Amino acid sequence: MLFIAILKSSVYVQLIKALAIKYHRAIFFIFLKNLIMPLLLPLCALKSLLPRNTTITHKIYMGYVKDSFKAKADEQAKEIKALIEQYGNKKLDEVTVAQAYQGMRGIPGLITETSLLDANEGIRFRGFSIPELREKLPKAEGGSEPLPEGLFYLMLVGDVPTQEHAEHISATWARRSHVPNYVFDVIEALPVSAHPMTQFCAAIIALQTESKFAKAYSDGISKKEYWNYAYEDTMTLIARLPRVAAYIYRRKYKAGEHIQPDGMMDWSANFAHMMGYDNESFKELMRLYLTIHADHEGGNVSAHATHLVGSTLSDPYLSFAAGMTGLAGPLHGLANQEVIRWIDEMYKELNSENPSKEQIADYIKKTLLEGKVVPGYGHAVLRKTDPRFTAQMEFAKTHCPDDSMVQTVWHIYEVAPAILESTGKIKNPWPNVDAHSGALLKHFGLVEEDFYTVLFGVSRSLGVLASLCWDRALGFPIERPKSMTTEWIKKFVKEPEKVA
Ligand code: CMX
Repeated sequence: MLFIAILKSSVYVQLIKALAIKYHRAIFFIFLKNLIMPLLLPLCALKSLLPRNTTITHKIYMGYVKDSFKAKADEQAKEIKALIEQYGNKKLDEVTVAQAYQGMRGIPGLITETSLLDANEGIRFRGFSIPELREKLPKAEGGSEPLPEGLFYLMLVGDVPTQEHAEHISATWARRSHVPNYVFDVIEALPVSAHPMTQFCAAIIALQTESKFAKAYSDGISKKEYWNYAYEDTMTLIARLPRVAAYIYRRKYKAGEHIQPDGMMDWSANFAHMMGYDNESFKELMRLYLTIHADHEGGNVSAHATHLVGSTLSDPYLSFAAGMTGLAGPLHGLANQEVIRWIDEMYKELNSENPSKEQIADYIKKTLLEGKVVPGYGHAVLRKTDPRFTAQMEFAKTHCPDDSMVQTVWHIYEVAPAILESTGKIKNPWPNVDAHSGALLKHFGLVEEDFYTVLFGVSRSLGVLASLCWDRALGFPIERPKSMTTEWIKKFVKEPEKVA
């Protein structure tokens, strides 16, 4: 121990760190931690000869990912402590009566490190926009869309990952992806007619029995170790979600004929494969889809619910299940299913799968007159076209520009904003992420729209669980905002000094 302490504080370590930055951070940091350089260096030399799923190299990289995350979180925790000490009483904003009644819109009261939403620019993940992610994140061999594994690394660690980081996260998730049989039994206990999101949420709760966080808490761990178990649960849960989701898909729509995972594929490709889609373009679509749906800062219902429930120290499985029951609502994640239903109803009513822009405009007006929402349009925060819509539109222009439903989506985009704006009450008349996704999935044969929210949920795990790791690493407390009664508000507006 003494030897380790001396070595870690020595000039020699500084030299190793410099070399680490220049050449191979993962390997040198692990050396510092484990003092096994003589063993690791020959391994490094052999690395390119080893198969992708080699356990030793994974442990090296995954140890590095975990250590890098913890180092970043410790640094951030110090900065937050100083911020609170120095500026703890500084006001961020004032809250109005209307905000309290209208969904707490715009009230700044949450910290989420993984992404930040700008009303006009859209989402940025650790500062990077969606077009930047598509350019900078590692890709699958021969592919041009980002690997969601890379986005997870970016959200968790805060740095743009190398190809090796993304591939090793991929391989680690493949290694952890085994789903215990009783989880499938729980799914099988539900009627096949149950909505896929109901089956998905039940399966996540069933997976919870394997929570390392819950077990460690029950055994009695120090607060300082919460992050460690939250991280372990996060990695295992994300690894298992595609298998569970694909099982639900094949059970419900493909007569229960299941397809075994392929551990050599990346997370998205393997998901596509298990659902029964081995077309390379569809795998690319999955990589893009699972990347762009991953996170949308902290206030949206799925992210906030996961964070809120996690703040009670419910483990990542229970917390994520809360997020998913929120995603299942039609004003949130279910909107992607609703968009396709709305288009199908329009086709039926007009007896055409190629309606003119005038016909589409009339149908939108009719929807509004009936007191219904036009699904896929509007947003609580965004005030411009969602860049996630644009990314999917670009994908469609490359892969399926002549598809009739894709064309309809583009025609809706041309006419809907002006009509929605003319109502004078809809704050954002522009399309959101859900307006395009269904048409792309349909093009490749994934026509069962009830399932689309499950795809959204698998992707959302990346952002909300990376955030949950941060919550535990930063030691965030139980969340407990103040609520009021209307009686209290009435008194407050007349005589604030009497109730405040
Ligand atoms: N069609 C018709 N009316 C709409 C509308 C739309 N697409 N978007 C907003 N409105 C209405 C609201 O229902 C509200 O009406 P009331 O005053 O009668 O209640 C009014 O316009 C003002 O709403 P807003 O402040 O502009 O929007 P909100 O922040 O309240 O709601 C959202 C945001 C997304 C729920 C809403 O735009 C909507 O219902 N859109 C359709 C559903 C959808 O696409 N949801 C997916 C969002 C993305 C996601 O989270 O996954």
